[in-house]
Amino acid sequence: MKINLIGVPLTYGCGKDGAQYGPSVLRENNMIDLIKNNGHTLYDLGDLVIPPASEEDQFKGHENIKYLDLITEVNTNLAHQVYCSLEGESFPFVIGGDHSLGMGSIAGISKHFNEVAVIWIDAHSDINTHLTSPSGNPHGMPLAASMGVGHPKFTDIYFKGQKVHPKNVYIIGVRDPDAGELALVDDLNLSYYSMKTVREKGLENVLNEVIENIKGSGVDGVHISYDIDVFDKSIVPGTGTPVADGFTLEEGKFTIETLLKEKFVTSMDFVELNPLLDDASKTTVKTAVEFLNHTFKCL
Ligand code: 6HN
Ligand code: MN
Ligand code: MN
Ligand code: MN
Repeated sequence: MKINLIGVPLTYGCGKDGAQYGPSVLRENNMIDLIKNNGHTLYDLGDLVIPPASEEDQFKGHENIKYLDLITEVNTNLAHQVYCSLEGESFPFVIGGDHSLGMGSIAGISKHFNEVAVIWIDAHSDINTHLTSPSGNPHGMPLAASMGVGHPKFTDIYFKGQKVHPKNVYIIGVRDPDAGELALVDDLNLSYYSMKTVREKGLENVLNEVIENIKGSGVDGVHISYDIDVFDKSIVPGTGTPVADGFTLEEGKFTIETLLKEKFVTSMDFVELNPLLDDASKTTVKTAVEFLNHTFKCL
């Protein structure tokens, strides 16, 4: 398959230093060969330019959204790269960088397709807004913004208004939601599979339910946004917000394999690797490389 690799060395959205090194560390660890060796034609679009910003200015745009204007600008650029990749019949594969980049990816796919589904695989649901966020970190807000909920600068990235209808959103793996997020899950009646639900129902059953619903929904584009922190914190110490009781490596691989087998996935993000927080034996990089190798094998 034709794959456009897009690096987004962004960390202003997560309130911690280090996520900006995700793309370069993945490249240093043979990401390119990994894609090519699995038989794909790769177009490496390089990394987006992230403008420098000073910490004193972080609340200049809004008192509870860090770097509002910068994040908006970067995501607008990302959206255009993703859109152009799809127009060129290539699969956009976006590597972060913090998860605020989800807004740009989803805006780009939404402009190309008639109707899209989003599968959000994450220890967090990332559906905060400036009104509910306990941290002011934009990486906790992208999925809400993509559904049209949140600050207008975020909801109107690339083009005005909602990018994905809430009925087409599937959230899997959450075990650290905020109160405001749970309220939105109820309000919008979201397909929300917490890790507790995954354990009770079984991962395979959850995935099959998601797949059946997507197939019956008439969407023409399906995006996976994969946050590395869905893995158990023991195998991903190098991420900004690690959480216990997550996926094993095998469960992560099984999830991606099961979804990709359907051949309906049209774009993907892989985010939140923070090499500065990794341990001495680079456990997180190893998890990421194994997972990505399997992903490109299945694509
Ligand atoms: N992520 N819910 C927390 C917040 O600050 O809004 C954590 C968000 C984490 C976001 O991991 O992409
Ligand atoms: Mn996330
Ligand atoms: Mn459209
Ligand atoms: Mn997360």
